[in-house]
Amino acid sequence: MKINLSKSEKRLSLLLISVPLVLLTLGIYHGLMQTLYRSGMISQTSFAALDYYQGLTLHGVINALVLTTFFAVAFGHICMKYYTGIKMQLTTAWISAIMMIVGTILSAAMILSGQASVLYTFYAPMKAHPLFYIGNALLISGSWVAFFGWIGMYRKWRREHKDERIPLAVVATMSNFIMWFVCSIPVAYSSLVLLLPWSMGITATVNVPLTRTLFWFFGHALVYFWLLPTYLMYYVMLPTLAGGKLYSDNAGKLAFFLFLVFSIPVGVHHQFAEPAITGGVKYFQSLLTYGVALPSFITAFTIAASLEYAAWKRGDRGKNWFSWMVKLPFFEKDRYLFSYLICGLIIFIFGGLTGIINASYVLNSLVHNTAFLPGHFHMTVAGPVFLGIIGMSLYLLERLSGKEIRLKRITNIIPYLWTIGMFIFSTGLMVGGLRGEPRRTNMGISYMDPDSPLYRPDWVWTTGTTVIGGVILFAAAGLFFVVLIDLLFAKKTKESYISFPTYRTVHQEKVIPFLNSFKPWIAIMLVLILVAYVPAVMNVMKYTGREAPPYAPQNPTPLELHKQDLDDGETLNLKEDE
Ligand code: HAS
Repeated sequence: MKINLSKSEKRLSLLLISVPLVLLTLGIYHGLMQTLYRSGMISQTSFAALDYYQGLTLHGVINALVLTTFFAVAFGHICMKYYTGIKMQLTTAWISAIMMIVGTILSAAMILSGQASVLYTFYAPMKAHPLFYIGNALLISGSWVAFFGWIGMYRKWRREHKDERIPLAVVATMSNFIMWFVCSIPVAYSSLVLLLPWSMGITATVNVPLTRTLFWFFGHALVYFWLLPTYLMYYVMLPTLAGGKLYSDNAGKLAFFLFLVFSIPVGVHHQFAEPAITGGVKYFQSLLTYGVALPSFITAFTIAASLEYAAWKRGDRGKNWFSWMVKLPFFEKDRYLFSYLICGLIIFIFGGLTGIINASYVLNSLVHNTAFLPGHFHMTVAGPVFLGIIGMSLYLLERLSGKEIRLKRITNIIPYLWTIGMFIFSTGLMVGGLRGEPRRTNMGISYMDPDSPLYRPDWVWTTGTTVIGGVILFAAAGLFFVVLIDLLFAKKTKESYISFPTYRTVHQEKVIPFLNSFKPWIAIMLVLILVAYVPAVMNVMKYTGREAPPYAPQNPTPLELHKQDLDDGETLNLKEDE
């Protein structure tokens, strides 16, 4: 089915897809720089006028917050229109886009001017400029406004299609944004009510474990907010792209509803080392974390069955258990979207398994805050999520612009190159992590500097491996931009329209009422959040010691003390002290 977008709908979609892709150039560049700093190839605190933590903050904020949120909103607008047949709510959609763009500009300006090198988690007591918190809050609340428009579209669709099955793409989009809305309320509170006045000097101190707990209430659901648009592509589009059918629509719905229920009440698994939270709360959320792996296991089996079905249709005779895997359209250049999605799935097998290692209360103490962690999360957010986003962005840009990609072979190769780079890069990080390499550390000025007493020669090959992986990833991303720029200069050859390769199911399935309504799942989600989080918040209120004054990320003394020393004429000469 083809649908046309109005001029304004088209402009909005193009804007939301293009803004983060332009910023992505910065995000990708700072990814490569990370590998160079960490391996000791750069042995200084800054390079090209940006310091290490500034670059790392840009890398995290642009790739993990800006790209993902803009894409989820753009793709959500298009999917809601395509699958409900109801026109976009343009007023809310434009207000949302403007809020998100203004928010992004504010945050990016603060990071680029060196006033917000606090990484994407903005942990207190590191202080950022107030505009950084305001920018983040605008970006997030802007995405809520888009969602408010979809609620109206969904209710209209429901009224007109009372007993019909909700389209799977609508279940995916709405579940994702219900979860996103609920999880981001506490982080909005933390940013605007706790951190903003503290960073403006209105309040003197802040409760650090409380802000961290409110962040992780949001932070783990955030990772599924990144993932679910790609899961939508796996369920709704991949089976048809592979030449087959979806094994079960009900299984897909169950997976999305389970994400709604389990994504939030697991955030404490990021705080297993948090002294203010008791063991019982941590153990309970560790168990719930295994619950959130369930929808991914359902996905693994359902999508594998759908792909096997496609392989049969393409002539596989089932010679052995794995023969179907080679019968898929890996290198068909006109179906390039397939290659982006399948590569993401293959990477995610390892991203998921390492997540389960992290979730173990006991094993976590081995890997927490080591390089193992970025090894894990690059195989998730920089695997399925990133490949889904760039693959679908190309697919949509082609259709929205009425142009055709000319460099199809290169377009098809990019995800394979990315996958090779990702496996090399993550292996370096994970092996290094198991040998004790810390994450978020400029090792070029310490552990990887042969003149330093901290030098660790046993980390040379692991950090060297990440450089090799990083260079391959950078090359793949470079090719993506070559394809994108070439598309920009191509001639318009057809009318613009949207069409998606939408699935049919292998079996005729019954409508199961429980899987055809959001209400029961929202109720279960709220109960589970209360059970998991009331004790966690009570813990941090009870066991937190003194609250903390603000610190600048580059200085180990509180800002006020530091200022006092300077006022007293005691210039802090760090070089001499060293
Ligand atoms: Fe995670 C830390 C646990 C999934 C992202 N995670 C992070 C951080 C990020 C992140 C960014 O329990 C670091 C945050 C920070 O800055 O501190 N994670 C999990 C678990 C899962 C998981 C249990 N994470 C993700 C996803 C992410 C993501 C998804 C981004 C999109 N993670 C943790 C924990 C920590 C953590 C702890 C904190 C650690 C610490 O100490 O700080 C699960 O959801 C994973 C389930 C997935 C699976 C895989 C299913 C496989 C599929 C592919 C099938 C393939 C087919 C193809 C069908 C069970 C679906 C076959 C065809 C062929 C041709 C072969």
